Amino acid sequence: MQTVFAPLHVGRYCFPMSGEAHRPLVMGILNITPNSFSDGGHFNSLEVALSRAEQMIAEGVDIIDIGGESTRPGVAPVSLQEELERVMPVIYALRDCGKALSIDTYKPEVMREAIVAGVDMINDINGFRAEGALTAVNDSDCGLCIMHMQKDPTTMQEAPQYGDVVAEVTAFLRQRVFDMENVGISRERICIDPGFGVGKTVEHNFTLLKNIGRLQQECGLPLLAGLSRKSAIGAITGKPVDRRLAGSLAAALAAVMHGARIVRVHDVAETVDALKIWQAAA
Ligand code: 9MG
Repeated sequence: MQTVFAPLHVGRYCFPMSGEAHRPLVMGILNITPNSFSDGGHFNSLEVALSRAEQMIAEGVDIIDIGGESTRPGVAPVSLQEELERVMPVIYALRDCGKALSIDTYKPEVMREAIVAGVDMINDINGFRAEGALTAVNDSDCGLCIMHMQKDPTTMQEAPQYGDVVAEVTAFLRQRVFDMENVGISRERICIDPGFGVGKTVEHNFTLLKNIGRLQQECGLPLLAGLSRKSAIGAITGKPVDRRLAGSLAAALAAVMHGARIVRVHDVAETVDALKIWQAAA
């Protein structure tokens, strides 16, 4: 029996999270980082990003998550200016593409600019903890994804430790939801994310995966799961990052089976197909 949630309000879109009208949503990852492009820089990057977005739309994506800074463990942060130069042209070019646009950032300045440009959702791996983050999103109608992360991307995988990972991640997310509601942000705009692979061991990740139902129930909000191609998949399958498609599909299905309402993935077409079969068989 799945927990019943109110629809999620994400800018110009409203997604049912329960009942007949609900189906698991697919958030497609659109990374605008130099190593995503063959020339290793800005040249051509807009064209490549738009063509990838077009492909994701044709494949059935629901939300396009645009990110200008890699969150892979150990990758150096990028400057505010560099991040804006990477993501803003893509947001402006895609804002009327007919799909919800999300910006993956923890910088309040990027959130503000992206909101002005018309994004529908802010996906913050830092859980809106940066000074000014809540103020940046407060007056908008954007959907907000609060992710849990222990430490920061440069240090998060240095021996992550928890007493009870599910209880600690739940407590963090509940506190952030409380802080958001305290500044007047409506719950209808919020989804939660345990942050698979960020400050977690393989065991922590699978414990959280199995406890998605509990996390959602205790926070009272729909959950977004991002496991696609992550090292936890590689740890179980023994496969390098470019051969983790099957593992990622299984992880997305497992997340949805445990109740996740949104999955964040690289491989949109394959995930959409897998979810269609899972739904037909449910
Ligand atoms: C940006 N990013 C990288 N991993 C992520 C995850 O698991 N969830 C969300 N919401 N964003 C992520």
